[in-house]
Amino acid sequence: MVTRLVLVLGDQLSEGIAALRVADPATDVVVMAEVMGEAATVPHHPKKIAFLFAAMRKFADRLRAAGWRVAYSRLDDPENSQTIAGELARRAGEFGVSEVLATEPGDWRLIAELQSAPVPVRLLEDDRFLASQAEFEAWAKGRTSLRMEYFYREMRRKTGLLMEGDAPAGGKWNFDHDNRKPAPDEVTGPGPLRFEPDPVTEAVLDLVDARFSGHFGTLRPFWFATDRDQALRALDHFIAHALPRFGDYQDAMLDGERFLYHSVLSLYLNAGLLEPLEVCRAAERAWLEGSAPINAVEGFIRQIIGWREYVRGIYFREGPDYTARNSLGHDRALPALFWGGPTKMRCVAQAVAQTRDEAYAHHIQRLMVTGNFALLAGIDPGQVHAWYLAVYADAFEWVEAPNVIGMSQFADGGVVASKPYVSSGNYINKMSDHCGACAYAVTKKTGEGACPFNLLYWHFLDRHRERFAGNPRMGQTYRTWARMDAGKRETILREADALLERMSAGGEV
Ligand code: FAD
Ligand code: DLZ
Ligand code: SF4
Repeated sequence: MVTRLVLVLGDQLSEGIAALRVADPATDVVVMAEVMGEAATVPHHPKKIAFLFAAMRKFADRLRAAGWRVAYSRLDDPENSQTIAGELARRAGEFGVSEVLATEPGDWRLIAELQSAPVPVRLLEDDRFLASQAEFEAWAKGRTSLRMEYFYREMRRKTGLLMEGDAPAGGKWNFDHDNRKPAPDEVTGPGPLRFEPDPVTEAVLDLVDARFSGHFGTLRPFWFATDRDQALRALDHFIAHALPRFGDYQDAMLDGERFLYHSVLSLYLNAGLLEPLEVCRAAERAWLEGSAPINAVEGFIRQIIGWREYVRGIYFREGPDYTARNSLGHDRALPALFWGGPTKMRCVAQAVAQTRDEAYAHHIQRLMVTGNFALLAGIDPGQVHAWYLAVYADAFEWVEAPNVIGMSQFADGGVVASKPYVSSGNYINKMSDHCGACAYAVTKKTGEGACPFNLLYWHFLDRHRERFAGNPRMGQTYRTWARMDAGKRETILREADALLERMSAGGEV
């Protein structure tokens, strides 16, 4: 006899997830569903959809092998209602049950859908994170600013990662001072581990090809891991080959080098194939064994137990209206260049092309190239958010929105970032080799061929002077602007306006 349904979503592929822990394989049926309601909320990258569907199908097989009964809806099943709530209702009828167990989704939209589903859904906290929401709230309570660094130290103490008693290993909490070197001349190392698609994945690739070829993104070659065993191999590969240089070149960008020393593990972590603590312990072990330096290991661990946990806390603390925030009143439409339309900006073209091919870009490309450009150009943050949510294989709203709405677009008014992440072309030139191959001149501030980042940087600062001139970390920049010759300021603003108008009219920039 079946007593309950147990919902497992596409990013909940962990055998230890709350709903499965509470359920009983003898009497409960697991429900998994490929649905258009999730795959087309935004036009998700075909590689992302293929990754999730293949990983879901293989996870369902794994559960069956472990003794679970799984009702799995494929996208092209004729009875598929194409929404999660619809599939729960359909399966409830099929099995004659009226109770559903689910682990809380990482998206307010889907939480609301489950709360108003035709069958009652009992939502359990997703405890695959180091900090519960209650812990995050307790940390945040009474603080005037929620700086990640302090939260991170709490997580170090809680996990004991890189701790020597009460003190941080190596005598410092943060080794960023030793990181962030400009791009190396050449990259050694093989890049992330690639997997040949197995028959389950091949079938999914055919489905995705047939149904989602209109979405932005290249499906093949497809090389992501699609099950836990493969994801663990990808982790080992990163620890052995890339972690030692992760810190040094964390912020670097190189033409034609898509991954540098980044882990490309976020999609596996976010889908549930890897656990954050096991990933951090593996990195810590590498340091203890002397195969990776402290600056690399600390920097890597901070991204996971610091940033990753922190942004999740912010997402749920800030509430369902977070993605609609627009503190700077930006309203320009997202230009076609984000969808692969022509652009002469080498840095942007590179980031967008690799996003199209890999459903991946590393942090600095997301923050200081595409994000920086969108912010400087005053693009509607809601549209920027929808773009990031669609194009990256690791994008789920709980992690994407605080990074985009908060960190990158300052649309939350400074909850995540203490000042906007804006820069002129100078930063990109320092951290990459893009400018040398660009049609624009990074050293030119105005006139024919001036780098758009140079023009738009001052345009941004000028149009938001009231908001930021009083920010102690931006005072020096505003003083530089004020000291600039009035005629030069006027030229910059005029040329920036012309560039923005041209872009909005569909012209190439
Ligand atoms: P690595 O550089 O190898 O870092 C290791 C791990 O740290 C990552 O796998 C990830 O799990 C974690 N991490 C690092 N930075 C962050 C961060 N800021 N927030 C949360 N986790 C972090 N990350 C996502 O997982 N999903 C997103 O949708 C996403 N959108 C982003 C949008 C913008 C505008 C920005 C600036 C950042 C975004 N990030 C997002 C954070 C970060 O860029 C990615 O986690 C990282 O690029 C993933 O690649 P990686 O696995 O090679 O990371
Ligand atoms: C992202 C995604 C996609 C593309 N498709 C599905 C799907 O068909 N079925 C499913 O269960 N989950 C999918 N997901 C993941 C969900 O959108 C995700 O669980 C929520 O956004 C919450 O993070
Ligand atoms: Fe980007 Fe400007 Fe450099 Fe061109 S010159 S690559 S637009 S920063």
